[in-house]
Amino acid sequence: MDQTGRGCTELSSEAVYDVLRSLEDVNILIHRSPDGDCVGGGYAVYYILKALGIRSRVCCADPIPAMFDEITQEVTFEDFEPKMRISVDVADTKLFGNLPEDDLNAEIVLCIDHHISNTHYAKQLFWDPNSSAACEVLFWMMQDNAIPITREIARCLYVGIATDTGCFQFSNAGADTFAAVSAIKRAYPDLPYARLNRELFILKSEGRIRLDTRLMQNIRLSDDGKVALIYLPDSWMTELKVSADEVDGVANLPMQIIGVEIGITCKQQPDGSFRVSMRGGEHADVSAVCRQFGGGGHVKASGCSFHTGDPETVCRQLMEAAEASLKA
Ligand SMILES: [Mn+2]
Repeated sequence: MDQTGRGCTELSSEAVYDVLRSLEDVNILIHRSPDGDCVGGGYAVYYILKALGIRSRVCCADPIPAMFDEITQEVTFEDFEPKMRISVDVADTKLFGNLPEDDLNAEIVLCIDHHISNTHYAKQLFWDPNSSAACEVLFWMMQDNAIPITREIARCLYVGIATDTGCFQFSNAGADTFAAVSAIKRAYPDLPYARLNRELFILKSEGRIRLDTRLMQNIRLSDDGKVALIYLPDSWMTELKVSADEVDGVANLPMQIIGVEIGITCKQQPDGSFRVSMRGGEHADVSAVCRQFGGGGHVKASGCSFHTGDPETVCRQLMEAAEASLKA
């Protein structure tokens, strides 16, 4: 399959290890607004390459949130001129964001991913669109190639899989997902799983709690109660002293209401544009809805952006498209 016209080879588990072994001085690119999966996956690849004697560093357009300190704090990247680029958990080059220290026009040798919407932008792609997380893809690749999963790597993979499955709640958590986590827990029973889960999924700043309350007070519901939308003006972020990385997961709020099939979160950006996240229940395909607006993602979790328009129009368009998709 070649969606970009640049030619993209899909690799087997064995072939990807050959590619990893052949790399040299690598920038590992992950997506903007980094989450546990791209951070965990990026660092897991760093450790895999390190064991092979290959220099690499993880590059992200946005700062990596403190909640991932457990993964990042022990690592200091070496200084080197990158010769090659790979990406982890990045479906589309647009999601790199602004990476000023990297030449994004240079070829990406390899992409490791699990998004069905992957645009095949890299020279070679190693993926499994049925996998819950890039970290799950990495786990099975390591198993297939008998690459030792060290304690550091196990911690990275656990964080990635736990994050992308919403702590094992979402439908993407399959039998292979639980098998991977079971193997990780059996090998490293003393990793702080409960503490990690609390830090990743429960703890929020005071500002974030106040923001959630305000968002819920202003939630919009369709007449049939199946579509819920929250709109987050950028001014609320400053007012409540909430940083951009703290609002990850806010997209799950509308889905907490019984009967809601599609939950939409529309967030105004500092430049006036809008970033939209959609979550779908059992009967929804939000990836199809987001595609109408030039976005995409997974069937149950997708996103899109609006660069023009006023909040009212954007929110109305989103509500209408989501309602129509449930009637189709
Ligand atoms: Mn992911």
